[in-house]
Amino acid sequence: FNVSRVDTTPFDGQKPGTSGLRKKVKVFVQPHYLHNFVQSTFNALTVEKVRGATLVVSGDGRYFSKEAIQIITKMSAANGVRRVWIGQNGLLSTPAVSAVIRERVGADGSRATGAFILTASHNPGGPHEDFGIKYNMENGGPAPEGITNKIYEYTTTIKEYLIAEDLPDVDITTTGVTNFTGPEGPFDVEVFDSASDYIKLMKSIFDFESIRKLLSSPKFTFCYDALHGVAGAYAKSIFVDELGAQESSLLNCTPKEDFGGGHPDPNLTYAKELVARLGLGKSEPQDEPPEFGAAADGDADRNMILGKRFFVTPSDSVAIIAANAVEAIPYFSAGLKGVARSMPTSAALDVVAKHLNLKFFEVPTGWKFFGNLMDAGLCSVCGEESFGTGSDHIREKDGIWAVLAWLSILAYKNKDKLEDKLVTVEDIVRQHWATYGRHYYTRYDYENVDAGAAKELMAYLVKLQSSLSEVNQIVKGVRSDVSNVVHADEFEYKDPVDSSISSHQGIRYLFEDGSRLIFRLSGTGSEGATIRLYIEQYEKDPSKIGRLSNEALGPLVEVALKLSKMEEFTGRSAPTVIT
Ligand code: VG1
Ligand code: CO
Repeated sequence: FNVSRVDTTPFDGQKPGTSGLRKKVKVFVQPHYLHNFVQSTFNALTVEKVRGATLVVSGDGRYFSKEAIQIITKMSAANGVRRVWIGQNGLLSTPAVSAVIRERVGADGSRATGAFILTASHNPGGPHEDFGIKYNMENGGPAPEGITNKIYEYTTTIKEYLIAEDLPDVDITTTGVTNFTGPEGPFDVEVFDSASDYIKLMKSIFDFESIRKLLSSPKFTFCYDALHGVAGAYAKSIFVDELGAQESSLLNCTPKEDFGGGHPDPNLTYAKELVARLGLGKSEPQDEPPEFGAAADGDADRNMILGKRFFVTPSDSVAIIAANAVEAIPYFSAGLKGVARSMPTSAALDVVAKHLNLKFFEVPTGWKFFGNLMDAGLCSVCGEESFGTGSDHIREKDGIWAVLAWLSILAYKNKDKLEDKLVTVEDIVRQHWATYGRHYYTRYDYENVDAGAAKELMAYLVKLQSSLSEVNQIVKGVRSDVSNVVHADEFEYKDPVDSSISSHQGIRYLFEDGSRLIFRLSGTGSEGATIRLYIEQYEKDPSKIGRLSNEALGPLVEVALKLSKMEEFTGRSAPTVIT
């Protein structure tokens, strides 16, 4: 093949957000748009890192992925990349990409040093919906801010990109290697099985035999919903073939370009079918609900865990996994190195860390911040309130891992007891609350708000936060039964490993009784602005841990809405999504 240099001009707004660049498909399909971003990434990585490299290119299979894979392959060839690895049909979950970078060794001993992941995660897909791209580094984790800022800088000045226009399209439907020769020598494309490296890793972490016993017990019933995302490419092999679940326990496990028209976000609003099956819908299901249900998002890094008629908040989930990991999961049998959560995630994990005397870290939203801690051996288990849970087995959150972690805990608690009454998901959570106290928690999302209005609201809160007396005057005026705000700030994080600083990570109001209100703007949307409001209240009194979450949080919600003048700024009297 030959290398062409194509003249181009910058596009506005190619700044990677919390997790890569996400835009409407109609934006991505503009001539040169994707090319500019990919070339800017190569430029930011520098020639030394790109020349001769092995790169992974795949994603959740959403609309425009196939075209994007061919474009990135041709640009890789032109930029001197030595080989490109592609999951069959272009499918690799985000956690599987991370696993492939860290674990996979090519036939000739080669290893990948980075990946383009093609996904907009939980955002809908299809010609009128979202596409996304992000770059992961040699540790298998998302590029740190130092790199994403550089990529952005290059996108603002780019004048040309390199592409091997005459490189034939690669058949990504069948596994195998295709060899090409360019001006600088050989270039290979290898298409490989999307699931095998990931499954091998899972088997090295969990005791599949004990999970198999649980799943094959007639007492235990199971359901997994991939929401037509890429988790479907793994679900049958793992849950049915390896672990013996019934095939009928898999819902929406065929990956689709448009996620079947749905919103591939595993929460109580969007995973409707699963929620109904588990007895959490508006009407009672026809059949007795399964004991355990779980769902994944489009790229399978998120998870929602449900018990029969019971919802596990993601903040509780990571705390419960941390509390039980050493006993229930072989990978952790030597102990946890530490635990971490994102700032808006509830403090349930903090309490576990304290009890177990574990190192603990609070990082900004987004998985990239956990990676540094893990690389430095400081963190084993971490999570976010946004249905993200994971460990240092890779450098991304991992939806299927979280399900296997929960199944491991259930298997452990029911060990030798599968004939008696089952210890259920709900039992495990209530027992956890009884031991550690309960963090009532909810998140209100105001999606697609006018960007200017959202900025004004945030600016108002930043200003307000500097005067505690003014804050408390408002709080007390709304609800005299809510405790005092004792601290407020704009969260800033200093990475304990490389000392880099990330500022403006959300506004926090911390109350005397441990309650918290947090406001931040989403960094993953593709249109307008999304305001997220996180509300949390800690209850230690065992007689008060069984309340309905929305009742317990009612007073704080009232305070939050008045304090932020939410309706005044946004015109919204209710959030778009409550999780
Ligand atoms: C959201 C979540 C955040 C998560 C990020 C990426 O970001 O709040 O916790 O890490 O999505 O997840 P934001 O900036 O919109 O709040 V995923 O599954 O979309 O890669
Ligand atoms: Co995701």
